Amino acid sequence: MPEKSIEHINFDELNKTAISQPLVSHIYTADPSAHVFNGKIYIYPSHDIDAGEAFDDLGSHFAMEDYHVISMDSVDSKAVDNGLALHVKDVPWAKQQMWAPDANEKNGTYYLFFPAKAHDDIFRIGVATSNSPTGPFKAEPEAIKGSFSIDPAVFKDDDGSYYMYFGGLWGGQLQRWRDGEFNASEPDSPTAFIPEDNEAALLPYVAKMTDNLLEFDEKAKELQILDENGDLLLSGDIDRRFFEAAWLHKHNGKYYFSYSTGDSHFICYAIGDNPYGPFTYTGRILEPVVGWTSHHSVCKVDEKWYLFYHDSSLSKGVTHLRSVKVAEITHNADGTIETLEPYSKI
Ligand code: FUB
Repeated sequence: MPEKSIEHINFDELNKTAISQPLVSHIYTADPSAHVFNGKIYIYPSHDIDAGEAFDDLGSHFAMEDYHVISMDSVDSKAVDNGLALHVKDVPWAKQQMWAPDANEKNGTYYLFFPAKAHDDIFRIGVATSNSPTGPFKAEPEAIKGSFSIDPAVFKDDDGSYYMYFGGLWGGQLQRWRDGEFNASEPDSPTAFIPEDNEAALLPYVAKMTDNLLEFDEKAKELQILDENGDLLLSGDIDRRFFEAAWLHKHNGKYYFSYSTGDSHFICYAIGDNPYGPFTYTGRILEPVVGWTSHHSVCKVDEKWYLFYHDSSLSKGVTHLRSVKVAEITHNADGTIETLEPYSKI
C-alpha cells in the first residue's frame, strides 16, 4: 500500500490536537474490534510489528504473527494487555499475516475469528476458541470452509443469530474472487482484476454462522451498498465504495454497515433494514487519520456509542505500526452519525 505524504506533519503538534491518545503504547496495535462481555470492554486488535518485510502495495509489510487481547473496565480506565492470545505457529492451516481479527461469545465460549494467509498464500478466515475472553485461544485445524479474503466481523443479532461480514481489496485479495474461485493469474498487482471505474464496485460478503460458530451455515453472499438513487456504488467512487474493515452494529432497529474506503482513507457507513442489506450509503464516521489504513469498530458501552479506531501517530506515521484509540460517537435523531475529525488541526 502506498504511503500518504507525511513530511508536512509535526507529530508533536498533531498528538496534542488528537481527539484521543493511544490506549496502549508498549506495543503497536491496530484494527480494533471491541465488545462488551460481562460488563467489561475487550478489544481484539491486530498486533503490529516491524518484521523487516519490504514495503509493497500488497501489504507484505503487515507481517503480524500473533494476537493480544486488550481489556478495560471502562472507556476511561487503564487498558490492560492480557498477553499472547494466539500465535500463527499454533494455527495448523495458517502460514503468515495475522490481520484484523474479531471475536464473539456464545454460551460461555469465546470465539476469535481471524484472517491469515494459508500455506498456498491465499487468505482464509479461521476460528479459535477459549473459555476466557482474553484467551489463550485454541485454533481449529482448518480454516472456515468457503471463507476467503480478510477482515472478519461477527455480529450477533437480537434473535441470537450470528453473521460474519468480511472482505478486503488489494492485499486482501477480494478482487481475485470475482468468479467465485481464486484467480491466481498474473499480474500480481493490487489493482489487477478490480472493476473499471464505471462498473459496480466490488462488494463485501456476509454469511450466517452455524450454531457452533465454527463454519458458515450458507454460501457467503455479496452485500449490496447502494447510492441515494438505489444504484450500486461504482468502482471509481473511491470516497464511498467498500475497501475493507467491515463492521455491523444495530441502533434503533436499523442495521449500520460501516467500512473503510482504503485508498481514500475514510470510515463510512450505510444503513439497512436487515443483516443481509441492501444498505444505503449515508455518510462518514471518521475523516482520515495519520497512516494509510483506517479500521474501526463501533461498540455500545453503558448506553453510549464509541468508535474504536487506530492511527500511526505514535510511530510518527509508519504505516504498519499503528495504535488503537477510542472516541465517543453520536447517532443523531434522524439516524445519521456525526462525523469525527480525528485531530482538531494538522
Ligand atoms: O492490519 C492489516 C490490514 O490493514 C487489515 O486487515 C486491514 O483492514 C488494514 O487495516
